[in-house]
Amino acid sequence: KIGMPIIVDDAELPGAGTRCKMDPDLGPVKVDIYTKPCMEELERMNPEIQAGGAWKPPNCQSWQKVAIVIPYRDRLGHLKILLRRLHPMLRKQQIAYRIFVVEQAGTDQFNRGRLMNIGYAEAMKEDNFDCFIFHDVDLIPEDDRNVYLCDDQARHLSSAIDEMRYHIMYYNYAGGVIALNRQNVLKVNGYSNDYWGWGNEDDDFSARTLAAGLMLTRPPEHIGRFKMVRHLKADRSNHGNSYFFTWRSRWKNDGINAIKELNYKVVEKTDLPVFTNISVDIGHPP
Ligand code: UD2
Ligand code: MN
Repeated sequence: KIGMPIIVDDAELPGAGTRCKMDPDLGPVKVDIYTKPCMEELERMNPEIQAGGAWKPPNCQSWQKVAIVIPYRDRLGHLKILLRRLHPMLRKQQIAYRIFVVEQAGTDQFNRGRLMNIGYAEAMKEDNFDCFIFHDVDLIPEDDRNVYLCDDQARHLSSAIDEMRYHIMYYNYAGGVIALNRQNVLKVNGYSNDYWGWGNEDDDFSARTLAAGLMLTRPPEHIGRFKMVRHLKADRSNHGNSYFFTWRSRWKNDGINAIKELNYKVVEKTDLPVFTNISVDIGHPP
């Protein structure tokens, strides 16, 4: 059942006997954000993973099938650091998952929202995922208790980021890492497709989740901790982010339900040993 609460070992729930249980030993871990593993090393460290970066617990039934969607361009170092951390963590959490890296082809301004929506659509072609985790490439979770599952709201998993002195800046802040179940992704109509360059697409997303009647839920600050891999301050130029002022009139039509009209093209889809890479031509800014 989708929308299962985060409590995953409730004996009262149907089928609980065969469901995966959280390891009680989960806790904080020391994460390395400075050294970069090579791909072969990642492969060696994760021999039980299937091509495309998928895994499921061998001895129990996972509560949800989870797709991790990472918007990406030209951040290979960050990606390797993230993958080194995610695979073992998700195995410890006994989660069935697959990692999709959605790479924007070309040199236009970056469009994070469009990549998220395309990631959703392309992942659904592969499997009937229950839960989608939209994940910045440069955020490394610091606590194994931050369970990568969905609840029935919008779960903002990155509730404490080192660069923000480990607390959220404002209540409706939804940047970084956020988890929604399949129905809720459709209910909020995914992300806006129209933000090019840096900023505001996360606030637009937050606005639509609240308008759709969802709350932002978060792990407590001592568990929702992330380190952000150092990068040059993002080039904050953008195109038309005054769109944000009109989010309310747009959100029902500007999102997942509009991506067909974008005529995006998958340039290449590759099942690499530790992740699925989807390189996409997403169209151009107006
Ligand atoms: C903040 C938000 C992010 C997003 C962004 C505004 C946090 C922790 N993060 O990120 O969620 O709302 O502001 O757009 O609040 N990316 C690439 N290549 C690029 C540019 C971006 O891969 O050339 C991807 C990558 O996954 C990256 C994400 O987009 O983590 C956000 O971009 P950023 O890290 O440059 O921006 P930042 O840290 O200000
Ligand atoms: Mn960043």
